[in-house]
Amino acid sequence: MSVMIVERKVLEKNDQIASELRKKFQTKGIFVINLLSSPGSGKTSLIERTAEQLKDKINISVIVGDVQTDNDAKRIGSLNIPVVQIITNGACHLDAQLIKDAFDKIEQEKIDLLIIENVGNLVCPAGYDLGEDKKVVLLSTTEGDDKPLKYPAMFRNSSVLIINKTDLIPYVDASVKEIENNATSINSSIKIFKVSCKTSEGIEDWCNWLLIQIKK
Ligand SMILES: Nc1nc2c(ncn2[C@@H]2O[C@H](COP(=O)(O)OP(=O)(O)OP(=O)(O)O)[C@@H](O)[C@H]2O)c(=O)[nH]1
Ligand SMILES: [Mg+2]
Repeated sequence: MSVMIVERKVLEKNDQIASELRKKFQTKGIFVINLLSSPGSGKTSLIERTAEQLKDKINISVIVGDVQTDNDAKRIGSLNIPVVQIITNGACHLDAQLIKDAFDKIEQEKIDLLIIENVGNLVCPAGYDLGEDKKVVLLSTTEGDDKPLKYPAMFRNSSVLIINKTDLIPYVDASVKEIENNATSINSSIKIFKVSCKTSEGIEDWCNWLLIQIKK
């Protein structure tokens, strides 16, 4: 059996579990986002700012994936929202089976919004459906404006791009306009938000968009 056939079977199996998960989330009325970015772009920070804004309005739960440590689950858990940490022990992405197992561990009667923080990586997680409603890719201004062109699958497969660390724009050479142009050249319908998780600028617009999606 060739390597390509084995790889296709792995993805087929993942897609089958993801499709069962999607049905389950829909039946339970849970809006699910799969948050993707390279390490350190600010995924956990965005979850913290989002939870601070919305946790009194809706029920939020989080599944967070990391190669090692439960640091992020501790950060999110300190906001008193249910969180399950997945430690992949080296794997560079989450898969649908891991989400299925983690979701069973969330002790929450009613969830409106489930945020999955994927492993920090701009390549591997792009091909793995986790049963989410929307893939949301985060890119910080410090990473360079050419990243959508260099990692196109991530930007092609995502419905939303969040440009983070806008507070650092005066100190970096990257142009936000260029990030936007490059992202829309890969995916013309990608919705773009510009935020700073440090100053909270732009977080309200992002949260308002989330609330609209949840009500749909
Ligand atoms: N100046 C500035 N720093 C930020 C901002 N957002 C996050 N950071 C900092 O960037 C670093 C990484 O943020 P995290 O939220 O841990 O990033 P992450 O994407 O969750 O990282 P991994 O889970 O390791 O992939 C931390 O030191 C944050 O305080 C921002 O908008 N502005
Ligand atoms: Mg994190």
